[in-house]
Amino acid sequence: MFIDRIEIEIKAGRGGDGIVSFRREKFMPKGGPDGGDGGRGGSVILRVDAELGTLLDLRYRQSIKADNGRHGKGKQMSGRGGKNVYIRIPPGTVIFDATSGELIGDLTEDKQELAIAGGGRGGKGNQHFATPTNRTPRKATEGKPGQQMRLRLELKLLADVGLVGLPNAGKSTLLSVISAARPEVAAYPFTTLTPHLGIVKVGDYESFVVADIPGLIEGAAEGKGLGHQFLSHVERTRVLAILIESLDENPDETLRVLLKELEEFNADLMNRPRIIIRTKNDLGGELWDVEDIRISGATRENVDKVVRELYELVKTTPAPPVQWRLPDDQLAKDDDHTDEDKAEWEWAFEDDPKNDPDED
Ligand SMILES: Nc1nc2c(ncn2[C@@H]2O[C@H](COP(=O)(O)OP(=O)(O)OP(=O)(O)O)[C@@H](O)[C@H]2O)c(=O)[nH]1
Ligand SMILES: [Mg+2]
Repeated sequence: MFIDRIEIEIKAGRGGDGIVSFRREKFMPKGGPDGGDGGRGGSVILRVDAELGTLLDLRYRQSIKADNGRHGKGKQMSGRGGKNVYIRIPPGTVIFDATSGELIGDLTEDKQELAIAGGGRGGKGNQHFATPTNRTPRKATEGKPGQQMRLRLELKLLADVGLVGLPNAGKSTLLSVISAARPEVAAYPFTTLTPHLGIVKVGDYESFVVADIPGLIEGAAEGKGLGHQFLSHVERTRVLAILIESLDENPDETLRVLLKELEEFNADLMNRPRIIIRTKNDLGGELWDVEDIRISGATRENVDKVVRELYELVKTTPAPPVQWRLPDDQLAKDDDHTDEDKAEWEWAFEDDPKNDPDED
């Protein structure tokens, strides 16, 4: 199943408390203070896994919580820190604060990480509070709570070319003849219900990624058909391929409808280079002065040519700019961790009882 939008509550661990303790030595009823510090709470960290293509794993999860830090102990022993909990997300996941709606970041690269909620600091043990006038301090501080927030995650697929057209225009057919992807193809509208990605090989060494999305109809912006939410998956493509059937008797009107829906979704899509493809040319149909190329998925006529033309456009068009920046200090890269560290990581799994929403 393809899931491209979820909300989830996340909570970092609380810091452990510092404690009050005194050294016990022979013949000394009360030695100096030796209460240890509490450990830091675990953080919640989002981490990109390029093998994921959906947010499905997080679908049924209400909340994810990292471990609390342990309390300090006597003999100046600090409490153990809580483990960080890592959440796997697909590349192209955009992260929002669900409460304020504010955009937090956009993770696009494999293994990129964002510490989204920091664990609370541990409290201080009484070993720190001795002064010349008070050698037996009874003071220690509590651990601080971990950060907590409600997140909205939205997956926007990363592809170079987006296929846009009315239902039945032949989008999935084109994807299936130019890539190894096998989206369902059928003679009825709305065959494709979720986006599909395919890798298109050009020659021996080059390739680009094409996204096939569900068909668009007039009024999609108001929720008609499958709505226009799937357009978020063409928002980050460099190039748009607009597919219109050769037998369409009013291609001007079809193009107007498609462009209007694109513009209503995101006006920026109007500035994206686009190529207008007439499909199903084996069925005939009149030429139209606006079209760039006619193809047939059935006979493969012009299929190689359209691949080359798309690739030329992809190569010469920069990726749409990222409009936001992540706070650098919250970002980490894979090589910031040793293998031993990684072996200790805890992953947020669906059946993990610790992630039970009712627990604290
Ligand atoms: N004759 C002919 N039929 C085609 C061609 N391309 C697609 N078709 C047929 O047109 C119908 C729709 O094709 P799809 O590729 O499923 O169209 P789509 O644009 O993905 O449709 P949705 O997923 O519903 O939006 C299918 O019956 C295809 O077999 C073509 O080049 N020639
Ligand atoms: Mg389709």
